[in-house]
Amino acid sequence: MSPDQENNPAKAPLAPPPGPGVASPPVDEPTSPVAPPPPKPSQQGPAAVTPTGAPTGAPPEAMAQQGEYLTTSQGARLRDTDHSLRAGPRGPVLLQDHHLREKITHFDHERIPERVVHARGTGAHGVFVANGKASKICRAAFLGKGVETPVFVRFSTVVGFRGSSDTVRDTRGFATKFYTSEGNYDLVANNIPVFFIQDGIKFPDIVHAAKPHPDTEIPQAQSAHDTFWDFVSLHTEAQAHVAWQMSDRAIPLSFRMMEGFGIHTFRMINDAGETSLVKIHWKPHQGVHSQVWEETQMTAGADPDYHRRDLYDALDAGAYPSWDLGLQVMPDSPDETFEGIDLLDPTKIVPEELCPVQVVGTMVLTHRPTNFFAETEQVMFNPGHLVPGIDVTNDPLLQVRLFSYIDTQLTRLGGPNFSQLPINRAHCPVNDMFRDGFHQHAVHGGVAPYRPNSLDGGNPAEADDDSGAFIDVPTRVEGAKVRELSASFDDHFSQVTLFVRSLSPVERQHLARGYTFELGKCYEESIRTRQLQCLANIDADLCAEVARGLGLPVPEPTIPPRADVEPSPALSQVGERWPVIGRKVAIVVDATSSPADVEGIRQAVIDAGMVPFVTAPSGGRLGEVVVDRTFLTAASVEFDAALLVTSPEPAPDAVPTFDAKAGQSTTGLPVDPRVVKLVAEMFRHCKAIGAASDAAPVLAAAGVPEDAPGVVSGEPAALVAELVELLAGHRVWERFPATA
Ligand code: HDD
Repeated sequence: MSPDQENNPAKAPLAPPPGPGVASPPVDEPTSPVAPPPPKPSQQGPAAVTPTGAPTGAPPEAMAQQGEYLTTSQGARLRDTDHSLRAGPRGPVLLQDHHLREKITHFDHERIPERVVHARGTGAHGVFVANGKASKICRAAFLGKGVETPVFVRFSTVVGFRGSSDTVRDTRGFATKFYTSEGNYDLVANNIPVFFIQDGIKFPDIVHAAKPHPDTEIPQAQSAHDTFWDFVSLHTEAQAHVAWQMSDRAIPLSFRMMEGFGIHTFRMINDAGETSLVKIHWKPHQGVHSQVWEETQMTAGADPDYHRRDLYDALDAGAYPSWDLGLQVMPDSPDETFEGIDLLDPTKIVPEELCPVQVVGTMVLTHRPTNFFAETEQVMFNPGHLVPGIDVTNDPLLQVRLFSYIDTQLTRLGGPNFSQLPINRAHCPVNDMFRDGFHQHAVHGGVAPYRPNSLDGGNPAEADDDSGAFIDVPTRVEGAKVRELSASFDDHFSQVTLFVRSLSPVERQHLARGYTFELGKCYEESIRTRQLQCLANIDADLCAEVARGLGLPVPEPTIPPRADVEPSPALSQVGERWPVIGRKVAIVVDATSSPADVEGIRQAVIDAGMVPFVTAPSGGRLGEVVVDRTFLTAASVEFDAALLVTSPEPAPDAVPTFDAKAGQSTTGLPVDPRVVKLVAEMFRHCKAIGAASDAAPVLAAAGVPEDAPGVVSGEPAALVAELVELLAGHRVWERFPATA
């Protein structure tokens, strides 16, 4: 009997089974079982209640795994889950093995359909705190001064399958569920403020066009293919979104560094019943930053989970990402326009210079989900999850979304009871009179789930304005029944021109390359030519540059050029200074490095709010400092800046035995080619490089001039301060144009 069995009589082996054959010796547990962690408070929905409000008695955590012993799904303890029940050790498996069949059957059904779009996503929990400034225009309780509301955010790519890479060129979803005291409010947003289409009836068409080709299922998570460009060049309303998608916005550096946009105009209502038309924004405190194109491709290979990992690394490091929630508030005019912009057209923005974004609260993400499937996969969002004070408008895209999001869950989450899943449950009492259906979790009491009734005491009651009922604003509706949009939706180009002209030169260069790369992947010349025609109507210089790259003639515009379009500087990502919280710094060390210096630099990086990654020839420790990455596992694309703490001469306190086996980087031998590659790539991608000691041989080998912009050297403490300065501008833009 093993010591484990002695301590735990429940694990003592049984007597050998009767009949021939020798029983296998009992296998010890690899680890001693402990009680599973309870769900976090934020995961627990309110206890289920009966229609009359009485609790059912089932605590929310009852749904989680409990107890020390392995059991069947019915709770019977099991003595062996490693061997199926067989007619002798060499005989067939018996049909009567109910545990085997239950285990395999459940496994066979573990996968659910992935989302038809936004399949690949990453979630995080957090909290939203309102500053109260929205209360003037909106009566939603969660926007009241100082009110704290738990949130769950799911970031996503749109086109790729669930297992696709994070860093592809694509729009990103930015969906937030606010668990408010008045019910769940979902802000189902994107990181691009305009949408592909104006009427939701075309959504299946744009998605079919963007998804891989039906015959080959190529390409994965890309818009660089014929069907996509076929659609968007024919549906010119898509040109606004396409321009954003070819820009740096579609290759974000991090989820933490993306803006979010509600896109549609919503109607907000205050306590006095007054209404405003509102566009909703998320503004990241971390700045708005992107990768460069070469980095996205390298990252897709080096770390397909890059954005997911980046978010979780930041949360684990305590570098909690945060965003301001901002509103553009416009009068609720009868024609629903502002400064000539149709507020119901989801392909149009309202420039911030015309209507500033006013901050009404801040969201901080604080922790990752406990279980990916239960939370990130099972969460469902719906633009129709609204709270009193926020109502929809007649935007034809929004109106169709109001149908689509519930409908899709019926297949994806297997029935109508998805609101009972822990991640989807409201954090306020729910008494909806919905009954039965697949996967019903609640044990409802009462006999009268209808209204009015006399048998359940007339419960539940209907609310009114005083008791916080949802407000459907009685907007006027009139008109003939037609399949058409208003004429104001016909301008498909002027706002694209506005976007292109608002970009800095380096962003315009990236934009032109984005178009040239993607169109260069199209086989059909007629499609490339048709898209060039669209570009001719947007911006002559951009069109000429893309045409040159494709080797095609520059078409004449078919509409008069718009000289009158005023740029909107707020649309550019370049030029602003940003805090450096959470930026990632590689501290490159080798056997010459002083452990004391390395620890000092590491601490200085942390003190500046950044995340250090000590990167060394091999794993383990340098003195007391733990190595985070080795030269083998580190990739330049992981970092925003590098600090080289290597030198030709060993520091007085260098650890001579450190990495004794990694020949090239041991004292006295040539610089490590992996470090040279790292530095050369970071230089090409216009990242800051600091040399804390005499790193001249590394810089020389990487082809980096010591006096190049953004290459700094000096004492460790001063260096970190210089890096903070450089990173505040994100990249060393003077080093562009570059090949990246
Ligand atoms: Fe959508 C998912 C954002 C238009 C139909 N959408 C989905 C998600 C986001 C958006 C962020 C992922 C939610 C999650 O993480 O679970 N969608 C948008 C935005 C749009 C938009 C910002 C335009 C302003 N969507 C749109 C239209 C339709 C849909 C016009 C249909 C007519 N969207 C869906 C969907 C999805 C979805 C098929 C897939 C999975 C899901 O809903 O739950 O119903």
